[in-house]
Amino acid sequence: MLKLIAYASSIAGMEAPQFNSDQGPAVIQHSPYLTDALEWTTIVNSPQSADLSKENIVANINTELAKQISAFIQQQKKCCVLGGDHTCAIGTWSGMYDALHNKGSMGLIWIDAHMDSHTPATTESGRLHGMPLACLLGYGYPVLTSILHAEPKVKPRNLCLIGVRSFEKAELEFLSKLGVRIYYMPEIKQRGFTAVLQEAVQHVSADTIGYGISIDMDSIDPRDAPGVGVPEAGGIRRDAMIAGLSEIVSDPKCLATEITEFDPSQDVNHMTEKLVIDLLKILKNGRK
Ligand SMILES: [Mn+2]
Repeated sequence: MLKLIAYASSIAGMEAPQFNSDQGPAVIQHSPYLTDALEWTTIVNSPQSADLSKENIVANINTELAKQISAFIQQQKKCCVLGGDHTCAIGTWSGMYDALHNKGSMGLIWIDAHMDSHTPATTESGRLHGMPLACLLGYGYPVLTSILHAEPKVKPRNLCLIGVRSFEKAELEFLSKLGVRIYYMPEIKQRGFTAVLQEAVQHVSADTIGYGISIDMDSIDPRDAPGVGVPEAGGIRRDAMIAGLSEIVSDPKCLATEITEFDPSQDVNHMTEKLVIDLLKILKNGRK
């Protein structure tokens, strides 16, 4: 049974009122299109306190999330985090690190239109959901880079980005310096998403004892997934995403997954809602 954790963070909405990804998990949980029985175990709500900085609020939620994920992985339960904005990645993968770090390194496949690799020094918007990957690599607000452990959670060589097509120069320089493998859209269009994803699996498996997959819904083409906060044209098509994930999801080294940034307020005809549910079905049932 797939364990699901709904991460309803209002941080993106606090940062900019047009973002409503915190409402995504509840829309999926109560969706009439959700016919599969899914085991929702925890809702991690954003604590509202005017005294806390936003990075401290995010650190608190993600510490709770990280503990949940670590427990599931240690119990060898397949789990998926449903965001919320992409800040949940800080908790999800800090939790996986906690579960695995005594045995070996972890890998991470980051499927996203963006790099999410800003630091407080390089961000123009100040938005935390543009920073989670840098945090996991050990760069950013100390409260966010030290969740459960002070060390960086993923090594650059055990990380791949797929679907990138919108980023700032500082993010590119940051990831290039670290030598992170990035699959941009032209390479995906040329080789096909499944081939790229399979290669990424090899890459993140080579020197690790398990890996995770973080899916930002904005990696998918807005024609197929309009319900996101920051859409970018020219993404991975819906059918390609479904086919590619179906191929790899039963890999026993894939220990956890994450689906983020579904924003119901931007959705058109429930397209994105239905697609999230289809992806959850694949994660639950594996290859058809
Ligand atoms: Mn993202």
